Amino acid sequence: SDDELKERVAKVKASLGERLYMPGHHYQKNEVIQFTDERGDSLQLARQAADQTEAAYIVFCGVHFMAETADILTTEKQRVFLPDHRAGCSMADMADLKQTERAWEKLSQWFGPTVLPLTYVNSTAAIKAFCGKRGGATLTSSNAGRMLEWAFEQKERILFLPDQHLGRNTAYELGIGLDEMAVWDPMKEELVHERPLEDIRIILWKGHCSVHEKFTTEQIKNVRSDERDRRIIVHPECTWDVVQQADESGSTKKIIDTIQAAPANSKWAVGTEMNLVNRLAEEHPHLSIHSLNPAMCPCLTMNRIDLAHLAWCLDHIAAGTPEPQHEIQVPKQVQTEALQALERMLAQA
Ligand code: CIZ
Ligand code: SF4
Repeated sequence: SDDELKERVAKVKASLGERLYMPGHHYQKNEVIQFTDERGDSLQLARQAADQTEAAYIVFCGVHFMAETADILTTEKQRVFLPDHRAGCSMADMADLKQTERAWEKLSQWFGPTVLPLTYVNSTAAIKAFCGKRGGATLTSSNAGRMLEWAFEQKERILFLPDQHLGRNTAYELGIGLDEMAVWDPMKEELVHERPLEDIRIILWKGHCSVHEKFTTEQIKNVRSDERDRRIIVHPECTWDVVQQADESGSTKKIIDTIQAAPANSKWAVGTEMNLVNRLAEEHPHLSIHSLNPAMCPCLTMNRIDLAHLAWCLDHIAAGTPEPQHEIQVPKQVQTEALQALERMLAQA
């Protein structure tokens, strides 16, 4: 039963004390979030993981790439666990290393040494290493603008992995025209562009988030026609059209900060993951908050971390027999190169 599971989790937390650290992403379910030591977006969680020098066990309540980042940023002695190894991220899986190497070869033929690779942190450690090795960096939705500016100080062009929407929305905000952006399709191995190659400033990898891509301009139209005074705020992983038509857009942190500062009784339609939207509504009863998508949209892989998996993972750690399938260990060479990409970001923003 739930009560029994809760007791098991609480017991392990009490017995391991400071030796256990449990970060939780904002998209996690309440049943998990209630036990986490800290909540955050991926940037905050990455930073906090790096500060956890005392914890021997880091049990990451989030998805695979976040646990990999925690492993990269913590010391060798600290062990990182993900309570369900199937908690991946469909966006991160849209860019694998082989595909990226093939794309890079083509881009190098066309553009020579003028391209710098950048990757959203929502990517595998191998992709972060790919970027780190070539002078590039990681970025998050909170610092994407700053990181693009930084990248353009180094090179004329950017290869932006793996989310085309975050790349397009951020570049557009910096004044880059849609026709100066090309899209690399890793399936067809083809570059889609309007203007001649020499005019291309950013090459967007054709990946997306299956949660945020489900917000549509149709939903925006419906909100506008029902309630003119409901403000619409969306995450920049949404498509360009949706971001353009919304009242505001921004990272997970910006969405939370905006809601926290919102005037009493104001109304909001929020275009981001469902667990976070529901929690914002619960925590701000003086506001009217609902999802922009009436059909709701959980991140299925985030939701794989549930109370039962958490209890199972923690029980094994407390017994001194952690499940190998839960442990996240990024290979040494990949760690070193991925760390370069992460450190370039952490130094900037
Ligand atoms: O979509 C995600 O996984 C996001 C927004 C992560 C984060 O916290 O930046
Ligand atoms: Fe990946 Fe989207 Fe889920 Fe974030 S919300 S973990 S980008 S699938």
